Amino acid sequence: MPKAKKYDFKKLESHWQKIWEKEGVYQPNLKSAKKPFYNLMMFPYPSAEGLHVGNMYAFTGSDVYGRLKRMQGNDVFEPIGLDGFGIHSENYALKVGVHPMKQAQVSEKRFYKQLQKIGNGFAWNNNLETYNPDYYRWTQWVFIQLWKKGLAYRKKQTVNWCPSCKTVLADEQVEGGKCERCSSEVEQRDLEQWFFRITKYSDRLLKNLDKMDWSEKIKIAQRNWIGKSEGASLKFKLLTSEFKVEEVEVFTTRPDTLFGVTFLVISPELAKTWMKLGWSAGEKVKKYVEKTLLTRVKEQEVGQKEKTGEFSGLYAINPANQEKIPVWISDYVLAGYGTGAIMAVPAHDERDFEFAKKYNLPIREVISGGNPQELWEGEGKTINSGKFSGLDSEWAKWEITKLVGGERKSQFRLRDWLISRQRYWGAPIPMVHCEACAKAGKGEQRDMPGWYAVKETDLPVKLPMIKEFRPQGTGVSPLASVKSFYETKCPHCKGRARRETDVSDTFLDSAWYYLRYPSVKEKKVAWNKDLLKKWFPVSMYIGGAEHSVLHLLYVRFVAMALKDMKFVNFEEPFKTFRAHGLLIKDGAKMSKSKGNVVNPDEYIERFGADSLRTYLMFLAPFEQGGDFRDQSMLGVVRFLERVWKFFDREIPKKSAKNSELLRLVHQSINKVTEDLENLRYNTAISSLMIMLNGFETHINSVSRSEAEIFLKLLAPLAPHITEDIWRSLGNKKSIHISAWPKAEAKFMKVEEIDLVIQIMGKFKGTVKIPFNSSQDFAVQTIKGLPRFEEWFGSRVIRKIIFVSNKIINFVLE
Ligand code: ANZ
Ligand code: ZN
Repeated sequence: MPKAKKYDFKKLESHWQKIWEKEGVYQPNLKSAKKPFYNLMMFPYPSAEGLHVGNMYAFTGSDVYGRLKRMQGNDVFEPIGLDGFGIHSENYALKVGVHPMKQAQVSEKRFYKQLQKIGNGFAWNNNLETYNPDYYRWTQWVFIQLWKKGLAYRKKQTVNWCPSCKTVLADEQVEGGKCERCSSEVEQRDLEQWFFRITKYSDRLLKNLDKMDWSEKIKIAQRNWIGKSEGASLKFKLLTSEFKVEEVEVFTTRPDTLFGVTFLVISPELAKTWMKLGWSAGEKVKKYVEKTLLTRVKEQEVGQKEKTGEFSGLYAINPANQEKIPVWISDYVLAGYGTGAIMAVPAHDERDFEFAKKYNLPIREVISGGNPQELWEGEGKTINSGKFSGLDSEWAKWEITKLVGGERKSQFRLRDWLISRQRYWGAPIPMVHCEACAKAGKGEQRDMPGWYAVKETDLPVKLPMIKEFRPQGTGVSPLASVKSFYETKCPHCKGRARRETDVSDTFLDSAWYYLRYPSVKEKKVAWNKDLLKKWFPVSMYIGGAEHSVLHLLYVRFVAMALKDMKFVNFEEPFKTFRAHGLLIKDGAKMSKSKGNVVNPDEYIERFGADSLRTYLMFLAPFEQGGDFRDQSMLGVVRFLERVWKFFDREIPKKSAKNSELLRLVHQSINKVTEDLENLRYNTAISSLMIMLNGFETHINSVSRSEAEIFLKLLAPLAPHITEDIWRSLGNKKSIHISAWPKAEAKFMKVEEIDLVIQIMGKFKGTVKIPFNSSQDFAVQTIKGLPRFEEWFGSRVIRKIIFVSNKIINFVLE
């Protein structure tokens, strides 16, 4: 310096962004990197005109961490891309009336430009977009691997269907069994859909969580979602010879209550299955089942709905005491959980209790522990249980299970992953169905005749550019009307066959994208084996807590499956995961639907990217999130201006060896490093503000190397201004690859001074206390001295005169 220049952030920011790109500051050599550090952030999906400040918040937080790691000597790889396939992007394209394929190009430009402007250290040579055939070719390849491993299958799934609108309805669109739009009676249709067998991995997905360094709230959410229950499956003989079902199997977590079972309940779906197997149920029963199936609410809402039911007319035998008990049908039993049938113990289960009260069914207490007047759902001692009475309920569970030949069993809430989407904008599912082979019982998987994967060398199955891309409302994808797409040859018999016309869920695109980033240039393989060894698992992954279950579980499942097939050498894809908080604006989460989004471009334009970044990181602890307020931004703007001004002078090379200043510098290094490591960016910034205050106080003592330490500590947060000053100090290489400063304990040590003690102005002695101690601290220390009694006796202190680091004088009564 000196330059007396204005802090022209606009010019300076775009200037340094260009230089960084030219110098390849953020582009590690992936093959030869010595200390690889893969710093990943969740990639955005373009479902709007552009990114909002909430998105920038997340990206900046991840970038600050990456910059710290880079300066600490790691070869940081920080890629970015677009999760551009899927319903969000398609709906946006529909909204603006542009074909999704064209819109993708528009969004791509716009999003990348915004991401460039925020000044993140992205490795721009490695970006990827999920809708590029170069990418989704490998998404299809992943699908095929899962298929080969028996993890992909087709199954009929019941969906709501409006015969007049000719469309599938979501549960939310059905009101009292009628279509919310046209009020027609909604039908249930069974549609064939593709699923991934994620449930096969339930136990592993759950177990690994214990040893994973992930945000605790994400682990809790995953545990609940996987939902493991330990219990038993027990069988009740059904008293009928009318149809092919001989027994009812139930899943229970409380086999210890078996003697208290007074009835069984089956789901309407199971009742329907029995009818298909030949059960000629009564008219009332049939009607109840039909009606209930139509008005089925979502699983989560079952508990809130008043329970309905109907006696089936059938009876079963309780295997513990040979009692004859009735079988009921009710909507509070879910079809998709356990066996879809339960043993009801109204004395110890609230749902059963309500049901028994409503339909006047007997209640028998078999566990003592609670107030007999109230429903007792806990553990206790068994009663009224024949020779099993008087046992601890936990022990009784397995004894009773043994008695009736039941099986100890774990049950999971997790369901298989529904992959099919009857939409246009996604990766076509790379499967072919051949009618002739199906008839001949041929196929690649024994239980799925006629189905073949597309040959891997024929990938990608390209999504065609079609005019009629809108959802058809016929329950099939628009691709089902495109003959040139679906007509193909059977890979096995070479006869006429039909391609699958559903596309895959976008969550499949994002379930493996992190594997592709280092290998985006690979034409022949999904990922390069050497790069895999070097760069995985991902060192740090940062993203939103709203992805706790779906994305973050799918991505783990796919990694596990790939590990089992030896395509990757790890089963957990992310060493560390941290969830960032949410940005709040006017009391609500910033989101498009709330209409409270703030466009980052305006702020970058007005205050610069550094100010926006530093403000976003300052407003709250990163993992907690907080309020975005214009006014508070100004404080940060002023701080950066002060930084600029401070450096706008000739700074002496030689250190003044001012111990107070040195202590400030080294304590700041210590504090800022620790804060950044733990994503406490807000307090790191506070420390930097304190440091700058100290510098301003000792303005003539601050040396060049001390000033540079400050710049380095600020660099991850405000990369442009620090780079500009750094280079103007004569440094040739970027500050962002300079070495992170180390705190030296010897400077941090608190120096001690001898404080003079006077009583009524008379010298009494001295005491050693830390430099800059407060008056309170000095008084407390003096009160603890052995000679205190001798000096003060019983006299009361009236006044204290304290001169910091020098003298303390007590005035006594
Ligand atoms: C008898 C019993 C007695 C039960 C008792 C509980 C308490 P979680 O923990 O969620 O796994 N259940 C089983 N399958 C069901 C289904 N398809 N729909 C609705 N409820 C079902 O709960 C397992 C318990 O939920 C099972 O244990 C069963 O009720 C019920 F004092 O069996 B229990
Ligand atoms: Zn064939």
